[in-house]
Amino acid sequence: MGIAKSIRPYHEPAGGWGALKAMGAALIEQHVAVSGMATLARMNQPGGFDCPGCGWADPKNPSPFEYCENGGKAVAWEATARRCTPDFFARFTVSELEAFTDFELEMQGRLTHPLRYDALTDRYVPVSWEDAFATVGRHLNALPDPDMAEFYTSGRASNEAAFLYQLFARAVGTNNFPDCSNMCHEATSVGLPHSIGVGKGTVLLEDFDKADAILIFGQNPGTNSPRMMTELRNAARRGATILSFNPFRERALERFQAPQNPVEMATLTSTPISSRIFQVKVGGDVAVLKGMMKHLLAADRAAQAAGAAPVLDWDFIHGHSTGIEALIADLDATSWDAITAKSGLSRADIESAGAAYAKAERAILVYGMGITQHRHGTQNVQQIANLALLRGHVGREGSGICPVRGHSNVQGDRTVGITEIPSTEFLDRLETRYGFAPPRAHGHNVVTALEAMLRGEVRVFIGLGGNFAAAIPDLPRTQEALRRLDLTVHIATKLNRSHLVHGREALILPCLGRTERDLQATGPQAVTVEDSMSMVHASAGHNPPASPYLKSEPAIIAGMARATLGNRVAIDWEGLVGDYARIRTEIEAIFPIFRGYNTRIKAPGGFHLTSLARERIWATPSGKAQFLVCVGLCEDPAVIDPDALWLSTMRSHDQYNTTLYSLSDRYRGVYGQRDVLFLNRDEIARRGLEDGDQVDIATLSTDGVERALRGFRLIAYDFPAGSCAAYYPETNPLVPLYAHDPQSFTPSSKGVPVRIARSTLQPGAQ
Ligand SMILES: Nc1nc2c(c(=O)[nH]1)N[C@H]1C(S)=C(S)[C@@H](COP(=O)(O)OP(=O)(O)OC[C@H]3O[C@@H](n4cnc5c(=O)[nH]c(N)nc54)[C@H](O)[C@@H]3O)O[C@H]1N2
Ligand SMILES: Nc1nc2c(c(=O)[nH]1)N[C@H]1C(S)=C(S)[C@@H](COP(=O)(O)OP(=O)(O)OC[C@H]3O[C@@H](n4cnc5c(=O)[nH]c(N)nc54)[C@H](O)[C@@H]3O)O[C@H]1N2
Ligand SMILES: [Mo]
Repeated sequence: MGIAKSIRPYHEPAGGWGALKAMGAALIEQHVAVSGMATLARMNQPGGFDCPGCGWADPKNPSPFEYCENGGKAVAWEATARRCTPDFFARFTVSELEAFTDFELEMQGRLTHPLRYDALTDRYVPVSWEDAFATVGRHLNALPDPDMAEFYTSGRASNEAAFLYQLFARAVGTNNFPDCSNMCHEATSVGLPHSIGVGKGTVLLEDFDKADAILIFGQNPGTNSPRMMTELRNAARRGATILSFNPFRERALERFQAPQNPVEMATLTSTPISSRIFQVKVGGDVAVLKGMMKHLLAADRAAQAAGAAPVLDWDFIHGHSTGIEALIADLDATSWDAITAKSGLSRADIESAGAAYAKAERAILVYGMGITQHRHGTQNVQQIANLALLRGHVGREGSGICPVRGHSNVQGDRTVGITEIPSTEFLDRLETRYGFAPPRAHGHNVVTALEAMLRGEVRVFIGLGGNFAAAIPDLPRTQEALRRLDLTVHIATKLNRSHLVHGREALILPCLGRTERDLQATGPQAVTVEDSMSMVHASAGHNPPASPYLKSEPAIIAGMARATLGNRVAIDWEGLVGDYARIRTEIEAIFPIFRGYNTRIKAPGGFHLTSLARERIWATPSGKAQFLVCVGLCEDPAVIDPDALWLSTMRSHDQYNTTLYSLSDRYRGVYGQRDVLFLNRDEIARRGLEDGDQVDIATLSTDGVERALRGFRLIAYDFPAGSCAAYYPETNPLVPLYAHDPQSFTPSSKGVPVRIARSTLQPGAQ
């Protein structure tokens, strides 16, 4: 942590010795160097545990080192030898803890005891599990309306925990399931079903071995899903074309040294990854996508006129899709001038991208947060689908759409019922099996839950993991709303900001992590998770629990459910928790796609959940894949300020969402600091500023509320004009709650209109 502030360009490839060194340092810092290596050896292996880091898929035949630098950090962080005990909470009042940085809070280590907030002393004090559960029951049962409770989920929860959680909340009587994915891939879940009938990706890991082209939009694999670098490296080495669309020239998109490859490591060589990186402006993706499609269309017309083979896959278009005429009309009506202005790329560049894509017989279109976290996130996703469909790249080997999910089980949580918009069929099944009437009205997502809190309509918040109070937009307003609640409950492994932004009463319920042994009545248990490629597999920890007082997530949920519902609902919560196979039997009974669940997870690598789109069966209203038009290029008419910059808030290489591993960002050359703003030299000069100056950043709000952050250091960077970037979560006060995608409600944390000015903070006052 004590690294001095500096900016030093990093000249090494991504991965390589730098990655091994950083992983080793993380293990040592958490005092788990030896046991940590033993733990890592079990990661992503048959019989071992699933990496608690990202949602990238595991290969069928894993190498003995199936982990990456950042997975290693995630494990070190969980398997840490540090403990955050009642003694610690006796030393500090909650008001004093508020002065700790987020990094310092989590550095206290694993939580060891259930705790309740004592208002008299302003401290967290130990509480028995039974009293904690009774408190939850008392509050939930006192609500005049069950919709005054919010049940938040963060995507690390297992299928078993998530299924019990939704059952509990629905038995209480609400569909209020704000979920981390509402801030993440919701544009995928909402957008893709209209295009291809499923809200998930259509590729498997083996498709990467066959693709001729891989296009990566707004995703930073070297940091956020480093195991994907294996696929990209292999693809690059066999000559596949890799095109990246990103405002940053992210290092791993440029070149990568495989830590698992002895030759590259010994000879200090690396593999170039992207054939080209197109530095699109922040928010310019619809423009690039339309430009590429425009090029495909022109090339197809030319080919047809010359009697040559068509460029578009007309067999697919005629046989499997609807809406092509409207798409063509829209592309013809969109001018190249508008496309180049909005994307910041030249026509020649976009045409070259289109041409490289047109050459590929098999292509995969990958995307991440740079696409979804926009006011037009759903439209971004659907234009990616259009580009794929024009060449018939869905339901073909070596081809497909690949949204890279974030949390390791965020996709699975959705599959097993964490949704505020449940289908009638699903609710009917719950009703038949459990004999209670589940609520039918739609519930809250993250944005509508926060709006309800701001209106004073919420009394209880329960968080299954995560760090809600730090991850949400529009701080500090939204945090103030959380403080007005009657009860906040957090099921967590480590102390974080959300535990300090508490209601009148508050509970911290410490749980087992992925790496730990989970012993229940019938013996040691495994949980299951679903990765980005819809593979479901088991995960079992082997480490001893961080404290004897911890409970597993399913056991905590069952405890709360029993204390709240008593005999009102005939569900044998204890029996289910005693044997997780019984929970899986329930999941299978409600969701037939899990047929044979307990048997199929025994296969190495688990099993694949059927994807209809992969079979070219289209579960859309028309029964076909649908080309969808987005009118215009997603300009924001409210932003007319000529000095406006589009701010993108993203992750450093050394953080896991709100958890910071350090204040540095090695690949981008930033050390010991995070209050920085990346901006190009011309934009800096145009404002009479210089590299290294301190600036204040203000959102161009349309609701009259002032949103500003002060004292950020400018870094002159190779970045597109009109755009700037800074780190999440520090910049969440700049993201307005109202600025979300109207279709998916995803906050636009990758596209905030801001102004900057020389800072009015005194130097050194920070
Ligand atoms: N180590 C580590 N792993 C993680 C996480 C972590 O924090 N740390 N988080 C997990 C989670 S929950 C998620 S969702 C994923 C997130 O993983 P990513 O999707 O990679 O998320 P970000 O780093 O926020 O941003 C992605 C990229 O989008 C680019 N970008 C920004 N704005 C735009 C734009 O307008 N257009 C385009 N084309 N690109 C843009 C940024 O430069 C950045 O390279 O990773 C998961 N894995
Ligand atoms: N401005 C801006 N805001 C964003 C984003 C952005 O790019 N920009 N990204 C958004 C995205 S993609 C996401 S997914 C959200 C993330 O939002 P969250 O998922 O809510 O946040 P995390 O930081 O992943 O949560 C970390 C906490 O989870 C707890 N935890 C860790 N492991 C476990 C476990 O095994 N069990 C339990 N019960 N708890 C555990 C620990 O206490 C830890 O402090 O943030 C979103 N917010
Ligand atoms: Mo995410």
